[in-house]
Amino acid sequence: MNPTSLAKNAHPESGKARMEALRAVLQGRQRLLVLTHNNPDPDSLGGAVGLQEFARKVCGVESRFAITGRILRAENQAMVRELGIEMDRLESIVLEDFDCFALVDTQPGFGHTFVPPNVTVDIVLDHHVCAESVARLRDVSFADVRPDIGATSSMMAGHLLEAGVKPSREVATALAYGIKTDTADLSRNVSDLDLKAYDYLFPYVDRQRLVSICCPRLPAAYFQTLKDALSKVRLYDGVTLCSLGRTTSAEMVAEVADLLLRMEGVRAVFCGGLVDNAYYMSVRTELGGDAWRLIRDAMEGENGTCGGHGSVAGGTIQLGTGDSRTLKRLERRLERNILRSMGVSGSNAAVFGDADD
Ligand SMILES: [Mn+2]
Repeated sequence: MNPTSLAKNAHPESGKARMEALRAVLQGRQRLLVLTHNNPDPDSLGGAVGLQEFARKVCGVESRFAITGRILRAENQAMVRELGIEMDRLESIVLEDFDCFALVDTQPGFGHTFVPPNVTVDIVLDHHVCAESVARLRDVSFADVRPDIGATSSMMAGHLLEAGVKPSREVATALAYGIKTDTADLSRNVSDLDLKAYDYLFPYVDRQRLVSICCPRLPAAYFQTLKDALSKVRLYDGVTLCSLGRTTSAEMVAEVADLLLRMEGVRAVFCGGLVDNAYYMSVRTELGGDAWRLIRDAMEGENGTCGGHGSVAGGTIQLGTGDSRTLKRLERRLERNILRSMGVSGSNAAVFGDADD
């Protein structure tokens, strides 16, 4: 698939033209509602407040940002607190008060994303790959989907830069942190735009608050969950699997996957866990790997959704019943598919034993 073919009204050859297209869609609107995935991560938070800044400073359009889920990771909670990011619960929003709707860091129809059924999405800003994207974006006035960019925050910062906006310290810090997390400190999936965006933001970044966001104190329960997760790690030849069974949050699945990829010799990590009746999966590969292909191979024959870019991918499978037999069978199928896709034999897994083993 040609990534640029996804951008409908955006002109791939020019950042300026893209920014003008975004301005044209917002111009003259009364009020914008910004939505993202259910449990926002830093890149979606950065993208959301960046778009709000663009709407206000470039087009004079007021906006609100609403979410359906929760802010889960301690770092993300610190980001919201330190930067005073305001958000509403979507269920408390009167949709009729808005005449423009935007989706950032995700797309209509993605599994972890709720768009009210009577809402027409006008703006989509995202960097995830999805086979169904082209069809789903057909009716979106401004669809800016660029899978070659490391972070949605970089795309949003690019629009602010093109418009000549001087971002507030809070917005600049939010965008910079969004870029940092999605690109692992500009080391993963980095494009020229990610670097250019970071350079543009840096003079406005509140470095003191950025440090507070990066290293917040963690609750004791976090370490308990981490201990449980590590006890379930299985190491194959360059492939690490961690099927958590029932777990506390989808974020923990992603966090464990990130951590395990740091192990020497590991080429790919698959981590999964059930939260309520949804099975969440995170795939990480070393640089140059194709995490999205891997998660699609893992989910073959399953009824779920997935997205990804470069060495990072995630997916969700709705389990009608969360009983432990159904869960165990699902985890076995996923593991078998991953190992087959990586060309690794499923025998002889190593585990972390107890110290006195
Ligand atoms: Mn992102």
